[in-house]
Amino acid sequence: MTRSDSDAPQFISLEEAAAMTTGTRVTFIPGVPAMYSEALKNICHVKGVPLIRALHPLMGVDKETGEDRQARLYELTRQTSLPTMFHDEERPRNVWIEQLALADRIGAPGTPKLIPDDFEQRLEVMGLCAVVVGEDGLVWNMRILNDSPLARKYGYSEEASAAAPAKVAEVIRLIDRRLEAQATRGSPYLVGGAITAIDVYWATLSMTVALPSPDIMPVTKQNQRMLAFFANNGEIPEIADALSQRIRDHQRYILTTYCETPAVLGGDPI
Ligand SMILES: N[C@@H](CCC(=O)N[C@@H](CS)C(=O)NCC(=O)O)C(=O)O
Repeated sequence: MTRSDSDAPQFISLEEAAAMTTGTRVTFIPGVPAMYSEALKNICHVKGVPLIRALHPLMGVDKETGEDRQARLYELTRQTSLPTMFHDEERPRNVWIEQLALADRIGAPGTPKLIPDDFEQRLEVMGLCAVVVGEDGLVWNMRILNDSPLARKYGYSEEASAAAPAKVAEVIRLIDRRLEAQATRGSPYLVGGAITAIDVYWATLSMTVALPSPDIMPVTKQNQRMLAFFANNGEIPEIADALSQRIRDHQRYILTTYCETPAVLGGDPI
């Protein structure tokens, strides 16, 4: 699909984002659905939080100056991962659980409570988020399926990589069992009777193993290889075996009902 230039999202620089004193600024790589940025974008969409997009500096050194391209990001946030989130004059947030809590707090009146007030439900939502979004969860293990500089940052070794498909499949089955049980109670959501953070995180991050069609995740010049990797992940036998129609239906329902589709990525659409 093609978008006119007027539809193309604008990105400000990291420096501008850090200097602003109002608004919610989140870093992205144009054209690339870096999954934690995509998930945060969807969380903010459900919460009616307007986002100002900023450019996330890429790993590596600047060819002209020889400087580390992420030096300023490190100076500002003491880390380099994507996305970082600035809101008004508050401290930058770099980890999903803090970003989620912030988005839930600053969301527009009348939008869903993504972290339930009910503690029993909160226990379930945050527990499920931990196995999908947190360390050694779905994305963490997906990232070490193959060797790469990013995978090395996240604990790649031959043994860890060999164990990853079974762990990814285990998470998918856990989610699938919950969807099945929830359906018997008449709920299309993972916890309780309304959308929560886990529906949004799961629907977004499961794209890394269950790639949706381009009407949901458009292809860009910048993301072609990444989407091919995601499609390939879904064909690893242990993972393919765990991916039920129920998983695909829930993903589509949440993304098309609550999130902005096709995903707005910037970059160069194909
Ligand atoms: N810090 C994030 C994780 C986000 C993340 O892992 N981002 C990856 C890309 S998928 C990244 O930017 N890694 C490079 C780095 O850590 O420098 C969180 O725990 O919420």
